[in-house]
Amino acid sequence: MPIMQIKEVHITPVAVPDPPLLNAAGLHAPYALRLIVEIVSDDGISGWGEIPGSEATRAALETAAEHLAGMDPWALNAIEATLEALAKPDARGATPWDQRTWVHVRSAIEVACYDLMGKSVGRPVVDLLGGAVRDRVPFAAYLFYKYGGAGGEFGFGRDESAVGWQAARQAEALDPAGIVAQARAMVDHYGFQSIKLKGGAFEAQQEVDAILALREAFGPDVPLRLDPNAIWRLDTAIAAGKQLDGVLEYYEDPVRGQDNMATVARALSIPLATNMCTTSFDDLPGSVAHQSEAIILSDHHFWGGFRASLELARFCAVFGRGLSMHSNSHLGISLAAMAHLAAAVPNLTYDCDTHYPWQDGHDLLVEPLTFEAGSVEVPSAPGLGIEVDRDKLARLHAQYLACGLTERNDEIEMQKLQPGWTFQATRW
Ligand code: GKR
Ligand code: MG
Repeated sequence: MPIMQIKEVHITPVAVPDPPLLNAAGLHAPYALRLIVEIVSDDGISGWGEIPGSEATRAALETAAEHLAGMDPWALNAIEATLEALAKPDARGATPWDQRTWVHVRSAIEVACYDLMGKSVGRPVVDLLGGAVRDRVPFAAYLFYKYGGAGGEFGFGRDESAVGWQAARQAEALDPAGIVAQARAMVDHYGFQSIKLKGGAFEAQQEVDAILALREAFGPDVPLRLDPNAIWRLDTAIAAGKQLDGVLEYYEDPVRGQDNMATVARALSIPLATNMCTTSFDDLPGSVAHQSEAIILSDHHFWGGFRASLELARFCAVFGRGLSMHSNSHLGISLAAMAHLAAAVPNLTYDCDTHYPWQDGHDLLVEPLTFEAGSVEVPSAPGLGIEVDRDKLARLHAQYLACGLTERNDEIEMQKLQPGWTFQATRW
């Protein structure tokens, strides 16, 4: 087979309507930003990747793109070495890209290369990752406290079955009853079989009460998770955890830092999970030393791609950590990539996070992936098994240019509603 070469790399920032969702850092802006990467081979095949958007990441990707032309998309080690050289500290020790930019760039390019590789040999990405251990990937309902409003325009189109979820996506949810109503609509529409509540928005007891109300409404067979994004004090987290013992499937980042997580873990019998204290390979020795969590949330966007995620999975298997999957606001390229990866990891046994219901109806795929009984069928067509609709991509890009946002800043969004509001690393 002749060696394939990368001919062009296109980077398109897009803005996707997003409702006013609350979290510990503030409020979601009316648009979530993503970067869409298209790598075109010399034989005219396109491979796609998607990562969180920011001007700094876009600029880093543009720099990376200049060095990729002529490289073989199968030569992932060589591509990684090229990217590493670009990210190297200068004579004064300053690195051009921070850790987050580095993993995002690496992930976007690697995923697009996998899409290209799969398309070139007629096999789905999951096969290139070792083959499917499951045909369907289960996801969890991801609830948020929110103000009224569904964010942006151009939504579900004529999908009549979405009416209930559309109303819930529009509705305010600031108390346990609002959270239960949101959960009901999301579960009815997508069929999710586990539920995660993004906490950290209100005083701890209000969020504990919401979890207890979810337990009451859905019964003991629906696993529940609470994620206050590390904004609680140790005593608050332990007291809340004691009330949720036997109720939560896992307790995600109640406090900040591996040492604090280890203290909470020792005080409770609920498993602790993280996507905040153990987030890179550099954090793994600390995770082992502290025993800070029982479960790590993988995320190919934040760990540096598919291969890095498989390495994380191996660490989890060796060191007795469970493995779940984290998400951020995202579109269908990311959803497909998450599904291929999750299908290839035997020890990823928890239902994965997805923000997709909040972006549903705004996707850039010709045929968006769908959820049945909360699961996504792993695409079997070559590569990621998806087709990008270039008109929709252009609309989302036009929205990016018009919206004026260039990076995510939930604190600034919150200040628009509550002047003087500031993020606090520990609030309650
Ligand atoms: O979308 O507001 C959000 C979440 O808080 C997100 O930013 C987190 O990264 O989903 C996340 C998590 O902590 O699990
Ligand atoms: Mg989290």
